[in-house]
Amino acid sequence: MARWPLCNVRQFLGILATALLAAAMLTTQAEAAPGTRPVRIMPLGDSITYGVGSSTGSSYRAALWDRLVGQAGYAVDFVGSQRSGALPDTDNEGHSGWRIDQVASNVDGWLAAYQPDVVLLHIGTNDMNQNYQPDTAPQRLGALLDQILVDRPAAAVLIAKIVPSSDSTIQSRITAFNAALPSVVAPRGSRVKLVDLSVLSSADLADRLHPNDNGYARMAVRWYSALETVLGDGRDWPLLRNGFEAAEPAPTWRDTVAAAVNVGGYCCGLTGMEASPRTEGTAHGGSSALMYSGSDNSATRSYSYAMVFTTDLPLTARTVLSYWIYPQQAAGTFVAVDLQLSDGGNLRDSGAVDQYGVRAHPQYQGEGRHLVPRQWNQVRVSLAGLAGRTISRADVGFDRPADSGSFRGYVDDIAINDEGGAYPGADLALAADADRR
Ligand SMILES: [Ca+2]
Ligand SMILES: [Ca+2]
Repeated sequence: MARWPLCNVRQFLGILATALLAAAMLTTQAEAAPGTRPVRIMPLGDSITYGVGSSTGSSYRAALWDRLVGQAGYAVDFVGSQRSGALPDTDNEGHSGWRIDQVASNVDGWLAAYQPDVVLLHIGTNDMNQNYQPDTAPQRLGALLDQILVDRPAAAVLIAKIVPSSDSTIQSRITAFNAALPSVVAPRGSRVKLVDLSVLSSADLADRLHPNDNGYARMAVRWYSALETVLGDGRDWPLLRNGFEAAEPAPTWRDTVAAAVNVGGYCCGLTGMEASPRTEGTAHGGSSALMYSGSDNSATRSYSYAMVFTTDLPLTARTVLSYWIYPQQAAGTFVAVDLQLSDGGNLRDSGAVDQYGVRAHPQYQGEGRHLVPRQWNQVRVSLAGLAGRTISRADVGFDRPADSGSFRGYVDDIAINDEGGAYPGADLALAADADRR
């Protein structure tokens, strides 16, 4: 009768143990697989992360949530031990009054407890405000970054050039601190990205140190843009979408002309170009569209630009403007969506062209003769040539030097997206992070 060899028992136990371990690892990895759970984002810093100066206490987090969840369609879990603000997920790691050293003393525990995939770090304002060793602040921030990178070996860290102060003494320290950050970030590899939040202006501040609601909204859009490089994974990254429906944000302006020459009202006592949403049975999507109209009163020179949305959108090499236009007559084809840039430039004079190679300028759009009256036409314009600049306003413009007469039509479904390739894959660029822990 054959004995059960001891070595075989050992081998069996070894195989069993290996199998159990493998099963346990599979379970752990399945639970943590990217795309099957929300991406964990830790807003980390001081009162500016907590939300001081924000009317809702939400800091940048509510506007960022709206963009990530509402526009980009991500499942997001903000994480941290603090709660503040009015948003679906108020978790954060913002500590009022804290400096770099205080965050560094506590961050290991927070990272272990909340396991973020992405850390949004805005810190240093209190060091500058308290004049606490400002000369070593960049170096201490570097050490804090190293702590985070070691604690979370697959996480991305977005680190801010911090927002300005209205106090000139503090601001001089902030300027020096921010100037040192590129050399702090550069040697620490691709998982650390610098996000320039120093672009806020004095009009974006609620007090000496804290942004107001507008400032926090501007912070949100810049965090959001930077997150594209972490989470975007080649998919479309929507910056602005509006179809002029009742449930969507209303235009900032209605029938408000920024600049006009020889263009009057369409009829009925109107004195200038109109541009406002209407529900008149003509819409590309939904039931409403932006109606435009006016009267071209000169056969040599006539234009009018009506303001529609105020925006604050940084452009990348992948940003594309698209919209649909329904001119009601040939004169109505001399119309285009125009974009004003924060540096004083604009789309119409930038030389950018649509999908037919026709310039994105109302005069060229009409002369190009590819917009067909009495039907919806899509116009798509790559804004790659404007990369690095910022859109401050979207307008609808008419420009027709020759001829005269009335024009009218509709614009609908304006979209500004950072467009990806035909990427069919998983949601998260964090695929390397199966949270092997
Ligand atoms: Ca949460
Ligand atoms: Ca619509």
